[in-house]
Amino acid sequence: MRIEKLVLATHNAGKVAEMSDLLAPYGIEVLSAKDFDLDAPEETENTFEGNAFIKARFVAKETGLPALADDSGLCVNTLKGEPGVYSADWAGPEKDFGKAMILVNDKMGQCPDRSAYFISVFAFVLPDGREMVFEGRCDGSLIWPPRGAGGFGYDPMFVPKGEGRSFGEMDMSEKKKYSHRAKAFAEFRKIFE
Ligand code: ITT
Repeated sequence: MRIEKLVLATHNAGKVAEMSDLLAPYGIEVLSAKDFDLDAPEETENTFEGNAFIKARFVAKETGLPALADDSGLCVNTLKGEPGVYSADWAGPEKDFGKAMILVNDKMGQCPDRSAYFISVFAFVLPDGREMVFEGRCDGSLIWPPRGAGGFGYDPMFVPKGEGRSFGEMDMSEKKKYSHRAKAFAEFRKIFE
C-alpha cells in the first residue's frame, strides 16, 4: 500500500513525537489532530481497540485522510490490569502523571509482585472505509521512586524486561527498542511492504 499523507489521531504530544519518529523513514507527510484544530472525541469504550477506533474513525471522517490512532495504557498485574484503558484518567483533568504514579504505587502497597506491562493498539482507518488494527506489548516492572525525566506518562516508573533503566531514563531511540508502541508499529509498517 502506498500512503502519501496521514493524520495521527491523538492530542498527546509524547505519542505524536514517538509515532512521527517511527514513521520518519517512510516518506509520508505526517499531520496530527492538532493541525486540524480537532477536539478529542470521548473515549466511551472499555477496550483499547474500541477507543482506538473511536479516535481514528473520527479523524478520518473530519479530515478525509487516512488516520492512525494509538490507544494505550499501563496494566499492573497485581491490580488485575488497572489502570489499563483508564491510564490517562488516573492523571485527572490536569494530566498530572506524578499524581497518577503515586496512585499506582500506593494501590500496589507492599505487594512483592511489581510486574506490569504496557499495551498499545493502533487503529488505522482509510477514507474509503477500510479499517485495520495492530497491537504491541512491552513487559517490565514498576520501580519506586520514579527515575528520569524522559518520555511521558508513566515512563519514569517503568523498567522494561532486560533493562536496568526506566523508560524515563532513556531517549526516544532507546525506548523504541522495547516499547509497546514500536512493536505495534512493527506490525503496522508491514502494510507498506
Ligand atoms: P490521545 O487519546 O489523544 O491519544 P491520551 O494520552 O488520552 O491521548 P490514551 O487514552 O491512549 O491517550 O491514554 C493512554 C495513557 O497511558 C497515556 O496518557 C499515558 O499516560 C499512558 N501511556 C501510554 N503509552 C505510554 C508510554 O509509552 N509511556 C508512558 N505512559 C504511557
